[in-house]
Amino acid sequence: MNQPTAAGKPFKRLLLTGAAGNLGRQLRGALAQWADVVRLSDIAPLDDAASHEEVRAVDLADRDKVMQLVEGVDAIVHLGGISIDAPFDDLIEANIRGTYNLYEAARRFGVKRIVFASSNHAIGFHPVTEILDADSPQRPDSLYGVTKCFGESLSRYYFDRFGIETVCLRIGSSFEEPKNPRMLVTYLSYRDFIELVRCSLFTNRVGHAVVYGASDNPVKWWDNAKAGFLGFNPQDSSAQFSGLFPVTAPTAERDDPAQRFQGGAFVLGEPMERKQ
Ligand code: NAI
Ligand code: 15L
Repeated sequence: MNQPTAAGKPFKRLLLTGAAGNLGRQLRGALAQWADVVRLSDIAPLDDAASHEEVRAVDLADRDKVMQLVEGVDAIVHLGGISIDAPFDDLIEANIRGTYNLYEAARRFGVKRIVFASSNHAIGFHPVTEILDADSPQRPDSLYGVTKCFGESLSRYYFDRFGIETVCLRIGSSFEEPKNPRMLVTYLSYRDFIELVRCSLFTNRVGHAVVYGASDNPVKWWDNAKAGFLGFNPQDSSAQFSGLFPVTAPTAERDDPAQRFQGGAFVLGEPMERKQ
């Protein structure tokens, strides 16, 4: 795939799921530079579409609607779904059934590449003293993390069986600024997030790849050397926010599991029942 040139944009039509969310809103501007038409989808309202954007209100759990949603797109950035721990039945619909529906639609309509928003919670039960890379085993810290492991495995299968390429982004904490000391390690600036998506869409022959989404923070838990072919070089750092929190070195001996493990407080969650 090529970078945008004066001759035209590389994609005719890109699909963004989760477009109404925190990261979806950040990405919309960039996608406009990469595709003639950006198809935005969410279950939450999206009512401020620009002329190059087409809005589809779709629940990812609705297979027929997802089929219609995916028809005619060249590539997908899949951010949609539940983004925190939640009752199992809700996670099943949005993150398990929803991601399956999306990949199955991609297979049916010949979509060649998907950028999948996985999460650091797919590996959150590794201790903070370990440095992980793309081959480190999944150790989900929550049922939410389990659904991200499912997405990583599903996308692996759809690549091995059908050749659909995926870059799984194990995103750290992508917000305006870190909200707690842990996020000084896991922080991914919005600018670096957008660059990571750009690299994931435009690098040739990614196959099935796993990459960690963190800025160039002073303390690192994740080594992206094995995803070096993506050319992702974060420009930002949480160092600018270091004054927000007291500095404490990571240690495996801490009593508090929320400090011992990379997933932070997620490791303390309990399976939840859906409130009727
Ligand atoms: P968000 O919660 O702000 O956005 C997710 C969007 O998905 C929401 O707009 C929501 O309405 C939509 N959605 C939920 N269920 C849906 C369904 N059944 N059908 C269609 N749409 C549905 O989350 P955010 O921060 O924008 O994250 C985007 C993605 O990145 C999520 O998949 C999240 O798990 C992942 N991620 C984000 C991180 C972060 O720090 N922001 C860290 C790690 C992963
Ligand atoms: C995630 O996966 C969540 O989507 C986000 O809301 C944060 O909790 C983030 O991980 C994090 O670990 O900080």
